[in-house]
Amino acid sequence: MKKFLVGVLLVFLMPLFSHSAQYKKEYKLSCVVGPKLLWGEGASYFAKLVKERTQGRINIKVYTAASLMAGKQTNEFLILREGVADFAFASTINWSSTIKQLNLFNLPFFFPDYAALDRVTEGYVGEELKKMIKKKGVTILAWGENGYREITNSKRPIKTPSDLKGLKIRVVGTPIFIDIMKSLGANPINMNWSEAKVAFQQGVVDGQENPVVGIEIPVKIWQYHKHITIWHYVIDPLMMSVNNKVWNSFTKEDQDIIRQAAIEAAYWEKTQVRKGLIAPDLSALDTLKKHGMTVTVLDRKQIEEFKKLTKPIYDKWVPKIGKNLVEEAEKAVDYK
Ligand code: X2X
Repeated sequence: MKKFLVGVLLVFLMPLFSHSAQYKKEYKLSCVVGPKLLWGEGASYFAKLVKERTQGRINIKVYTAASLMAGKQTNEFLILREGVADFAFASTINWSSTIKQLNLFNLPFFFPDYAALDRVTEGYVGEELKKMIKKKGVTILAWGENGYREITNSKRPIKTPSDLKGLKIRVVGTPIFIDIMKSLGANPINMNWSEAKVAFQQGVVDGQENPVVGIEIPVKIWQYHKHITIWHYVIDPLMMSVNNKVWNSFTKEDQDIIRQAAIEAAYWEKTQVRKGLIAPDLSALDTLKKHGMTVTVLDRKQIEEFKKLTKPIYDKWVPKIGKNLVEEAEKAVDYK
């Protein structure tokens, strides 16, 4: 009888102690771009891995095209922190108006190649950024990538700063981008990605900057712009991330599954967006040429001409990012 009563009691009490009983039916993952871009596919791949490996206990739904924030992409960190989104596969650019330190990745001509970027994200600086973001309410699980942002326009090939002069360039509404474009002599116009394609189509702007494989090829940028300059001026990593309260609600076992899925999905996505952009395989640039674009690849000396003009950006933004963080990133970049 006693055993029976204990058994009955356990049956009723179990749900109170079992975490999975408290799990939500659906977790919302925020993504700024559409499902067909590699960025969106990376998000879906993550959701799929988590679902499979938790036997459907954790069900993540991907909300693409910035739908959780009505297109206003620079609000993404806030909606994640507040719990409107539970997860995000997010660009550092869209969060950097809220988290000043992430402007590190927006410093013009700072990351010469992918290896330098990887040393920064996977090393001390990446860890510091994670700790800092954790204190603000969000856990970063893995780094993916949007890519190096290369400038396209409908007017002329850009080889020198004078070619860029006066061109109306669409940028994300993150303050440093306005500053950078102004320092380079362009006329920046900030706009959400959700409105940008119509603006390209209607010629409201002359140009824009985005990654080749991640964005420019899938949106067929050649429909609007005939010229592209490969100048690697800024790169944006993506962060697979989760609201801290949501993260803490998972059992340790499920946290391990989710973290591992995030690492695998983000790594897959990062590998895909770099394809065709690293010599000797420059097939992504061939795709642009095939569609009639002039592809101008700047050498170090030409890049220096642009970089020189951005000194005011460093003067203004390094103190906001944190001198120490920038110096640590410089060490990682220069490491040979
Ligand atoms: O808005 C953009 O340019 C995009 C899609 O690349 C970002 O979200 C940073």
